Amino acid sequence: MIKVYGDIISGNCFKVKLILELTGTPHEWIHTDVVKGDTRTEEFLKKNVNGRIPLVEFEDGTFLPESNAILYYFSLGSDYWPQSKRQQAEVLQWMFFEQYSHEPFIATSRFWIKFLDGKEQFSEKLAEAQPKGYAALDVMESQLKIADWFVGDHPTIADIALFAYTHKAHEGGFELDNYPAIRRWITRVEALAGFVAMPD
Ligand SMILES: N[C@@H](CCC(=O)N[C@@H](CS)C(=O)NCC(=O)O)C(=O)O
Repeated sequence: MIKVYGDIISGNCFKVKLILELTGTPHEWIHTDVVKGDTRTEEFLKKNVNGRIPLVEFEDGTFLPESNAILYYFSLGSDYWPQSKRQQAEVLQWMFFEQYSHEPFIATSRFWIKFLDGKEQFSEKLAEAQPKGYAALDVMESQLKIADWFVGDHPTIADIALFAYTHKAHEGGFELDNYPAIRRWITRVEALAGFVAMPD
């Protein structure tokens, strides 16, 4: 059985949990605590030299890091990875957007506040992240005003990638009150067969 090294309350790790549950893929979850330094031990660095979770260990002892690469791997052969070449490229478009324009501001702010209890310590960085995070939410809102899902008329791994940190954006200081289309999309994702919630 595959093993996943992760912390379920990290959005990047939760993406992996979601695709595995949505596709009914058996797995063993190995809790790995970032704050305690579990990802920087000599033993862990042998598994992922980049010292980060999520990380998948396959049955043959090989590893795959990077949440969005993992999403791709486990979506292959399911409806979460579209058939058309053009839609495949659009899924990648949104996943690159997530890593470059969304996660560095919304996830990072949440990490400073929730994991490090650093609202004051990181106040300047949090202030800098605010307009950039809201800009990413604006982009998402524009898309979700005209479509139910990010690509085509089905949920794909683009939705899973963006859902992870967006539905917990308030924990990073980003309120969704002015984003009704995002809020309706969150409800649609939560209604998917096999959906599991991120524990508090
Ligand atoms: N681009 C990576 C980011 C992974 C990442 O930053 N993981 C964090 C937890 S969310 C981590 O492992 N941090 C531990 C560290 O940097 O020591 C992905 O999407 O998987």
